[in-house]
Amino acid sequence: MKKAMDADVVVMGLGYIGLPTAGLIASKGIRVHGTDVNPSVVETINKGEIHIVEPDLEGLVSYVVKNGFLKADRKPVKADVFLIAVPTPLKGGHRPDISYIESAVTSLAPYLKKGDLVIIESTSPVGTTEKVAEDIYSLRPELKGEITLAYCPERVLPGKILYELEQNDRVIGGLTEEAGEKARDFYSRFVKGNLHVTNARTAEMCKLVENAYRDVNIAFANELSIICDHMGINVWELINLANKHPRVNILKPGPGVGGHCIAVDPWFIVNSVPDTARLIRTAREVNDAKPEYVAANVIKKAARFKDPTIACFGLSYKADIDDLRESPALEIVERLAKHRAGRILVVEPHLKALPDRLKALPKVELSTIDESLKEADIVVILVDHRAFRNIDRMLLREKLLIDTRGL
Ligand code: SAJ
Repeated sequence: MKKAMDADVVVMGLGYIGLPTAGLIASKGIRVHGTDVNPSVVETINKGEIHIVEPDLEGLVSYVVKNGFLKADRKPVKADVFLIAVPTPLKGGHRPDISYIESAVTSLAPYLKKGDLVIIESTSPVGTTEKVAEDIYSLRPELKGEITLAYCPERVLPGKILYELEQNDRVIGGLTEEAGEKARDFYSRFVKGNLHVTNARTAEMCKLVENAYRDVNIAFANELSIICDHMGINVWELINLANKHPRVNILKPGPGVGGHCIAVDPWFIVNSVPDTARLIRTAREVNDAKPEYVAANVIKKAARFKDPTIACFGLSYKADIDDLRESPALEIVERLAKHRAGRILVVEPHLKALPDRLKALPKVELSTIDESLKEADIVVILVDHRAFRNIDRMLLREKLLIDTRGL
């Protein structure tokens, strides 16, 4: 029998994926116990507040916490389903670091019982679900064959997480057929998109391939943008025209590829098969080299001025969010400051202060759209935030404009 302090579902890791997932599940009247190693995250959520920026999330979390369907804690409780949504970053040598998954497994193992389902949502190298099963059975040998495990990657886009969590199709990889079916039943309680069941290795690879596909396409666009610079062709017009072909769909070039997914996940494939994943590795290298190319271009143009003021528009890794992880814009500003290219005015409407990485550098200030447009000699567009889209073109007339986003 279930005790009052038990839950239906334990969600481990209450970050960008775990918290919205916990909130959505709880909103269906399912009792969710969320865990996080960070005590301030736990405290914030238990107050019905959130520690990340994501549209509509605060309202949802506050509602389910108030109604008693979501509770946060540092430790798990007994439940029927354990869902792991912890980070899997890169460590040295572009190798995946699955230590957070390993710690989550150690912490949940004592609470497992016969019949439970363990699901991994964290982006993981192929073979991780099998390894998690082995880790659990080495801690709880009596549960071998008595619990089920599945891999079900999240696929949501930051900024649209709550909509996509519910509406996107999901790929579910069972370690056994029974596990796949059990996980499908679980997701059908809160996902409206189609649920596609396969084995765990295919589901693990599917997640990596989705992001690698996008990375390769963006690398193609970024390489084109450099080729076009050399050839005196407007890359935006070129791509727009090429995409009129019914079977061509080139993505947009930019200052580089940021975020914690597309800039990271393709390396998981490269790391597994380093000699074979040649295109995927090259795409990563092309995209990683783009910020340096942009910075060098700005530095070259700035050298034409005496004491130039350079306005850098945007710091986040993409439009309309505050997330700075792996942000190419941040890398570019840092490179300009270290090179002492001029006085740098950073315009980032989503930040109240400069990040520590920039604070320590000389002649970098956080500024506003109006002030920077008044003072800048050079305007560099690094992020296509909505707030920048209505800038009066007349105000840019006298400036040297470098627009990496085709705004
Ligand atoms: N970017 C370009 N050109 C484009 C599109 C994107 O330069 O045409 C850049 C963005 O500016 C940004 C980076 O790529 O710096 C990544 O942004 P994104 O919007 O492509 O993707 P993420 O990282 O925010 O989210 C991706 C999504 N994956 C795919 O679209 C295949 C999302 O669905 C995944 O859930 C997420 O990764 C994840 O968590 O893996």
